[in-house]
This record gives sequence, structure tokens and C-alpha cells, in this order.
Amino acid sequence: MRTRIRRALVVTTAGVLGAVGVLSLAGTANAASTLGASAAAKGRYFGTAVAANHLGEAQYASTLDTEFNAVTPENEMKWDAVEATRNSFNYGPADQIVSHAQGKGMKVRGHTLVWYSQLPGWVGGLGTDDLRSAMNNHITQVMTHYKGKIYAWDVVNEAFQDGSSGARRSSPFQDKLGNGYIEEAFRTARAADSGAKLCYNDYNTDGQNAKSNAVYSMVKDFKQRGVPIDCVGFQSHFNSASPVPSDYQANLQRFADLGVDVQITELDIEGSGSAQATSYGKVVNACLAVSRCAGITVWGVTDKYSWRSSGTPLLFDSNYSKKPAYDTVLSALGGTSGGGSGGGTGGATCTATYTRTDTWSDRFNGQVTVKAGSSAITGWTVPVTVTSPQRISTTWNGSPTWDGSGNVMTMKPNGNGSLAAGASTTFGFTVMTDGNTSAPTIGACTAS
Ligand code: 9MR
Repeated sequence: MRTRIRRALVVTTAGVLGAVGVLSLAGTANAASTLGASAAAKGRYFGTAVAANHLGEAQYASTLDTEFNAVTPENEMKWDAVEATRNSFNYGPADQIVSHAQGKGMKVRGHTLVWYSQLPGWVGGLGTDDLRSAMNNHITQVMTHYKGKIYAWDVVNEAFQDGSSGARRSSPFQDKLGNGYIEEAFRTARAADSGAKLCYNDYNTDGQNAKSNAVYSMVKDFKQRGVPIDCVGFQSHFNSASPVPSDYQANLQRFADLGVDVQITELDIEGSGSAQATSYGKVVNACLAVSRCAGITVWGVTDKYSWRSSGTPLLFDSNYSKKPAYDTVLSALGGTSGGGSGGGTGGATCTATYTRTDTWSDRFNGQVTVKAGSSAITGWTVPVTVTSPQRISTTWNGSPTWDGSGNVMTMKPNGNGSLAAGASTTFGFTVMTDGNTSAPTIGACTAS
């Protein structure tokens, strides 16, 4: 993991330095251009829920591999997936995700061992002693199978009721084993894999309320009594009825102050455009402001496969284009997608912004939108730098010139480059990846 990131940073820096030598792209050196790399530069991870059955889709896999450095199997590690029949374990789909992640140096969050939902019927039919042994066996078997490969486990998920009671939620575990089942699950988990962080994970605990107060009391009690717990997951499923709470950061901080890490584990925010982007920005800034906030996981790569698809709650739309929320998250993490404001003659200015529009196994298409500032412009240039061994094979809607290395292309308009104030145009290009899928660096737009 460490080595991989260091190598990635070196490559990025070298690419940018090359560009500085040729084109004087001041201000872009060292800026990471993906969610994962930007979060890593802040000592965090940026992950996503992943479904094994989408890994074969090229755009899904390339977006995952380019942008994220942690994964959570969305359903594949749940009890009904792993142990549908007592003591008969099926790890196939979860293994697929874990080996994909390991191959890319990504962290894996294990989700989840003890949960009332997605629980096979046979568990609910057991008597007390049998249930206790089935719970401990499930934890031990699954954690042993993945021992050494999991960064953090959601040992117990969603054990508290919504609303004002602060009570435990009814479940076979709660109803038959009583309050002590959570403690027992955490102790069994520590014994099974002492290298994994052990988390309690829940929703509607994102601000201070009766439910989060109840979780807080439990964690405080665990810490005082030495029950092993390392982290608390805040799912952070938001929509207009349940927006990002104003005390989100304060709530994360009070848990961190108990001596546990906090993690944003299932982030998604329904909506679109700048409203959605602003909410995402609040969450990222809150995490960055809490030193024990270890990382953020969004609940899916693309709106296409979100569990709340119609609410378009994620950072990539159903065509895998980056949404405004993506740009806000990246910039909150201190990253840059390149482009930005440029100079020009007189009052003429323009901006260049980049999006990846298509991805195949060996290449991707990039599109740059050139937008005139508050005055009309008569022409523009935008430098685009790719990282060797990448190569730009085709361009459209522009007239490129190349530096000696072949890595830096300066694009000018094809013919008339006039744009009215605020108007925009686009040009595009295909990058042959030769194994390197990193985004190109888009230099400043220069207007004339
Ligand atoms: O995203 C998951 C979806 O594919 C499943 O159908 C659903 C079934 O319960 O679970 C979803 O994930 C849940 C997660 O495991 C725990 N927190 C709430 C998530 C959304 O329901």
C-alpha cells in the first residue's frame, strides 16, 4: 500500500515537472488528481462499496481502480451470502472483491458479521445456547478466512432502534442473548484476528440524538471496561428528509474523544448539482477536521448501481461521468482535476475543466470544456499532459501541437476560436493507457 502510493506520487510529480519544464504550469505540482491519492495525502483513505458482479464491467473497474483506495463488499460478506446454510461457508464473491482490492493495494472493510438483516432463517430458529455458538462460530470462521487481509470489520451493525428510546433493536441476538451479545461479539472478533480494527457501525447516528447517545454510552462503557473496540462507523445515508446534521463534526469528535477511530462508512447523499456537492463538501471537511477520522467510504461507485439509484446519491453518474459533487470532494481533499483559470490578453480569460467520458480496457476518452470568462474571447490554448507510457492517439474539435516528448499536447481551436462571454466549447482526445489509467494534467487555459 505505502509503496504503491509513493510510486504513484513519484510518477505524478515527474509528469507535472516535465510539464513545468515545457509549459510553465505553475501551481499544479504535487496536487493529487484522484479521490484516493488526495485522501492519502491527508492521511486518510477514500473507499467505495463494491459489488462483485460489476467488477467485469470495464468502466466500473477502471473508475474503481483509478479513484478509490479502499473497498467494502456491499453484500458479499453478509451472513446470508457467506453462511446461508449452517457451517457451510461460501466465500467466492467476497474473495473476488478482496483479491481485486489486494491486487490494487486497496484497504478492505469487512461488512458485516452480526446484523439483524440479511440473516438466514435458520439463525432465528436456534435456541439460546445454539445461537451463541453459531454467532461466535460465524465470527471466528469468517474472520479467520480473511485474517490479515481486512483493515477494519463492522463486527456489529445497526443494533439500536431509531427514534427517541435509545433502546436496542429487536433481533435474534438481542432477544435471546440479551445486551451482552455485542460485547461477546467484539471479544470473539479480537481473538479471531487481532490485526483488524473492530468497528460498531450504524445509521441515523450521524448527529447527536437519542440513538447516537445510546451508541456513545456503549462505546464509553466498552473503553472503560477494556472491551475491544477500535472504531465507530457512521453510515451517513443522507437525503432531503435527513440532511447532513449541523453537528456532524462535533458528533464525530465526541466519539473520537473516547479513544476510537471514526469512519464514514456508507456515505451517499441524494440530490444533484451544487446542493448535493455542498453537502458532500460538509462531510469531507468534517472528517478532515477530526484527526481520528480515518477515512470515507461512499456507498457505491456509480448512480447506475446505487441501492438508491433514483436519488442519484453518488459521485459518478450512471455514465461514469464525474458530478459536481465529485469536484467538491476532490477539492476539499486538496486534490485538483487540473484546468482552472487562465490568464489572457486584456480582460480575456478562460477556464478549462476535464472529464473522462469513456473507458475501455486499453484506452479512455477525455473531454475538456473551455469556457470564456466575463469577456468575449477570440481564441484559446490549453495544454494537456499525459504520463508516459500513456499516449494520446486521437483528438477531435481542436488543433493540437506537440512537444518533443509526445506527452504534452497544446490544443488550439479548429478555425474560429471565438466564444461569447461565459460561452463554452469542448475538445476531446483518446489516451492509450498502456497500463497507466491516471488522469491527464490539464494546464491553465490561455485566452486571446
Ligand atoms: O446496499 C445494500 C443493498 O444492495 C442491499 O439490498 C441492502 C439489503 O439490506 O443492503 C444495502 O446495504 C446496507 C448496508 O449493508 C448496511 N446499512 C444500510 C445499507 C443500505 O440498506
